Amino acid sequence: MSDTGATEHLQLRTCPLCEGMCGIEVRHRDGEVISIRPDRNNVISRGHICPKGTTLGELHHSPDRLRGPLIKENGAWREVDWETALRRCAELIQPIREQYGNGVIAAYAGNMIAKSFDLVRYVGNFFGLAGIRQIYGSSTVDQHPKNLTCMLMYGDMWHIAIPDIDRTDLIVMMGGNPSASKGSIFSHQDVMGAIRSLRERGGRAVVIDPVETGTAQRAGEWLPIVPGADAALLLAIVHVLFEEGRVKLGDLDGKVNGVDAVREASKDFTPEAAAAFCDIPAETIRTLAREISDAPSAAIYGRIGTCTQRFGTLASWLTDVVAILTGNMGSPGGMMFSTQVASHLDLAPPYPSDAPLISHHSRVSGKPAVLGLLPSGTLAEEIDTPGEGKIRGLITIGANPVLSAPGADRLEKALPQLDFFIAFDSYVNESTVHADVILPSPSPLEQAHWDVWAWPWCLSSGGHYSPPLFPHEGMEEWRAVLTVAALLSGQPFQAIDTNAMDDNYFASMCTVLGLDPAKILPLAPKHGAERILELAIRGGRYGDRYGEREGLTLDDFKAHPHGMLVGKAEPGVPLRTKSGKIELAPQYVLDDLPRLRSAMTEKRADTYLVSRRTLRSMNSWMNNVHTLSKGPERCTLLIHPEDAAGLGIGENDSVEVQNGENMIVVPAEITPHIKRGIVSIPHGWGHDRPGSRLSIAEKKPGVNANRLNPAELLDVPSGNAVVNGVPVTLRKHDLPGAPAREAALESQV
Ligand SMILES: Nc1nc2c(c(=O)[nH]1)N[C@H]1C(S)=C(S)[C@@H](COP(=O)(O)OP(=O)(O)OC[C@H]3O[C@@H](n4cnc5c(=O)[nH]c(N)nc54)[C@H](O)[C@@H]3O)O[C@H]1N2
Ligand SMILES: Nc1nc2c(c(=O)[nH]1)N[C@H]1C(S)=C(S)[C@@H](COP(=O)(O)OP(=O)(O)OC[C@H]3O[C@@H](n4cnc5c(=O)[nH]c(N)nc54)[C@H](O)[C@@H]3O)O[C@H]1N2
Ligand code: SF4
Ligand SMILES: [Mo]
Repeated sequence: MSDTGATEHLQLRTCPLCEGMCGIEVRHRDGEVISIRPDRNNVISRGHICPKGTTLGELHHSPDRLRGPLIKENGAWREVDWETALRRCAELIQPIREQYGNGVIAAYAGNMIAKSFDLVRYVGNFFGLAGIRQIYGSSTVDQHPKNLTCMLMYGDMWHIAIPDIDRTDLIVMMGGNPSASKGSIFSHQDVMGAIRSLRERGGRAVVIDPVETGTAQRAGEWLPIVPGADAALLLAIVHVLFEEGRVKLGDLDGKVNGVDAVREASKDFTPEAAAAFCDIPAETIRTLAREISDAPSAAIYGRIGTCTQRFGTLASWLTDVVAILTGNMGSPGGMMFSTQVASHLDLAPPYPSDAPLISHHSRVSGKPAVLGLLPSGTLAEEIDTPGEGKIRGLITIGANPVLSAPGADRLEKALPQLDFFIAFDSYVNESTVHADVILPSPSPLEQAHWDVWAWPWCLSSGGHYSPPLFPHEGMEEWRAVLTVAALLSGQPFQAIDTNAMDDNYFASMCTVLGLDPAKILPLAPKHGAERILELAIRGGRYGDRYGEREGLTLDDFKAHPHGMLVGKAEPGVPLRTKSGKIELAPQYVLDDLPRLRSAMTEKRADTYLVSRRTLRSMNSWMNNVHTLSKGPERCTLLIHPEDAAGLGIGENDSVEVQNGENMIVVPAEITPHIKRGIVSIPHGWGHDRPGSRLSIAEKKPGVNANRLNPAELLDVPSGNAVVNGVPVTLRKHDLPGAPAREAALESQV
């Protein structure tokens, strides 16, 4: 008992912020978080944690976090109750719908839809019901090329292979930096520890990246590459595999279509042809090809640096091609696929495998909507270009595109031109400041949690259920989401019955699992996300199918607050292709090769800008946490000492980084851990926009690198943004008052 008389409580839960799935112990008293520490007995994370996980209490208690909805009236915010806020949404949506139809309404889904207990389960349903086609999202500034190639190769955009790092002999990591990000589309308790163990057992890790990241330093082998050149490097590796008779499909023999087409496609991509473009010697490329081929097992992992670049689709395809051709796909120590306890992605696929690859094209620049998503960078031009079909209404869901999407300046100018903007978000930030209504989520500690977005990429199968810690006073988020969906579909406000909508949705998911909704609905009467989780568990591969057989239920997980592991990934490649085989050479992907060939003859720019993450940030929105914002400036320009010297840039100087009309001023951080001719700025900064309510972030605003990344620069086949490898020019900034770095340095790589 404390001196206030209140009892201290302890709750075990999972940090929801990234794919690390860290178990935490939250001590709290009287509605106040006292401390957050790692849960050493958590079966998944076994005591691992990062600085962000300890700050969930700070997030929860932050005065900037919205507790109730806001509506804007005559330019001023007013706090209102949920009914008033949703009625306001109805008033905004209805006239636009009636006059122009739904074609002028867009939605933008951000990263946080994957982390929220309700949003992750209901956003797909929202899109299905709302009847809007102008769908944007952070996926097209992220993994969309991988989704595309997995759809084409395996018949499912979410069948993404994971490196079996604990058993491999050689891991090649391209464009991912788990030392900062913790690992992405790759959930592992401790990737850095796994690299150490790999080296201790005589294996090797090679990091291919323009920056000698913390991961590269841990790996001990860094292969610096020119950004955007990964596809050429990988094609040259493929070339060597064929040339030297090293192709061996192993267990996949007879299960792969298109091997000859890949041989043909790689013919002219000799190591000598790729060397200059990648700035990697031909002999090094040959050696790497041989090492991958000779290793008893090898894992080829490509992440965001291989996606958000000019040849994201080709690079994403080729990492898998190399794994397949060397017998490392679906095999232990290579790249493997998870088997999940509760596969929400199978229950409600965000984009069905049998839907057309390209559903339509954008109005202004004719860009394809690939797997249902238009390129994020095209949103601004769709809003600010007059004409029939111009976007007039926008819904954002857990997204901050003014900081996270390329072409940021134009988007920021376009948002105030909307007739309405409704944001599901918990802050007034750089994007939502332009909204008419903000509908806030419960804080992470007011929500239940289960890592829908991490288990699909974890080679251990299991689960961890976290109940809500604090009560949430507002409307359940799934109800708000379904209400707005119903309004968009044309239902009058008073006729909306979210319980009935939820039952329909639930029934459709029962059917997907071959369960009879008439039998299950009476067993699961409580509406909302938790019964969907229960359905996913009980109807899944380890579940009891509601009593049809022995198996797991949600209660089993509730009884195991440290989590439960129940199985492991199995060898093999799960396929949903029409042929029932892996499609190694999709024509849609091969059609992009001429673009690569022609880029290989272009003159290289003097300087390219790449992105990075820092351990203490989470995209754009955790910079508002005091504990994380402490210490030296993190929004810096990494630059090689010789490049800096050539420009007369010294420590404590700031640099003007320019692309076309756009220029930002960033403090320099001179480091030998970056390739010459490359500079790196973290994304998610630029918290200096008028009107936003981020009282901590605005004290150290940093700059928005996406002001330099042009919206029109795309990985053409997928429409994914290019935020790595953008040519820039540099100049020392001489004006007084420039942001200078604090002297105390902390490694930023
Ligand atoms: N230059 C450059 N740009 C990039 C990247 C890069 O590497 N370089 N990376 C890209 C990637 S991978 C991603 S995923 C995107 C991220 O892009 P976004 O998803 O647009 O940006 P976030 O900063 O993740 O924004 C999350 C938003 O969700 C809100 N939020 C937080 N918690 C909740 C919640 O529980 N519910 C709701 N409704 N909202 C919540 C936050 O306030 C914030 O507005 O950025 C992309 N942009
Ligand atoms: N601390 C923290 N963790 C996060 C996030 C965060 O913001 N902060 N964001 C989360 C999200 S949404 C995501 S998607 C993941 C992303 O997780 P990661 O994919 O690990 O992302 P980054 O740490 O940005 O590492 C990308 C690397 O790609 C390199 N790179 C850039 N261009 C190229 C190129 O052309 N080729 C190659 N080979 N490399 C290149 C960059 O130098 C950088 O080192 O992280 C997640 N985890
Ligand atoms: S942010 Fe990721 S790595 Fe950090 S504590 Fe949370 S889950 Fe773990
Ligand atoms: Mo992301």
